Amino acid sequence: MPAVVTAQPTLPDFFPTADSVTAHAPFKSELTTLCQEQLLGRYVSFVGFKNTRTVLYVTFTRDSVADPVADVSPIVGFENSRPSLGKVQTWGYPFDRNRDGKIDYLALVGGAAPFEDGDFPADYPLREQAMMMHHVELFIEKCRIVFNHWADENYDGRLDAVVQADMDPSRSWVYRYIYAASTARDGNLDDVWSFRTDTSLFNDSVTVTAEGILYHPIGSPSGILGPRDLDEKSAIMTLMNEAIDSCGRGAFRLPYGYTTNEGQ
Ligand SMILES: [Ca+2]
Ligand SMILES: [Ca+2]
Repeated sequence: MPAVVTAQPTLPDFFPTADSVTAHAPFKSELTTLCQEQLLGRYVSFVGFKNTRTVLYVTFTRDSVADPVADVSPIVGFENSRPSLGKVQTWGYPFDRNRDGKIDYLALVGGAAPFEDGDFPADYPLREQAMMMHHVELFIEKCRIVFNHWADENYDGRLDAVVQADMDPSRSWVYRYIYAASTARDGNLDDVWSFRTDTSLFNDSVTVTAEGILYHPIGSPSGILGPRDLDEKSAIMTLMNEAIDSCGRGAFRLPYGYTTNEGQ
């Protein structure tokens, strides 16, 4: 990661802030639906804090969401010890790093899984091996909603960089994150590296092919991360930003991320 000083934090610099927001769910009683809009056959709902009218998360769905506060679960639930995401599964935490009123950073739900952190036992069973009760308990204890982070680094409305969760190939646990960015901001992902939990600690060996970056998604054996993913998520961000215009200035404010008192 090059040491570049810019006015606004880059994805790797901002990641710990956004990651911390995704890990700390507020009480639902503090939240309210600030606006819901229908655009191009999709519903976009903004949920935020009652007292400051600052957005916490955005949902993006085909159907209208009856109650975007009640129907979104910011913490992982369980059904017979299998993680569940709740009723609405397409949502994320938006940020406006350059404070122009448009979303330029999105942490989007990618699934539910635990992370192999520093305490992860080296002898934890592989996917096809039998699990003891304490293995199941550790899985449930460590399980959380996993977010992939997308950033528009030059604030032109198109995404240029991503932090993607990468599963352990042999276990249903997240092994690391892959960082990929287009340094020319043209969609060509030419800056690729990985880290475990700390963006300053490298973890090498990301495989890049002509099709894109090879990784292990949650719930499927292999995936390819490439320019198409940037396009797809850019389209979602664009729709969210158009919804902000439809809601009207003053309906709410977006979080900047670097203030302790959001919206003050
Ligand atoms: Ca912005
Ligand atoms: Ca851009």
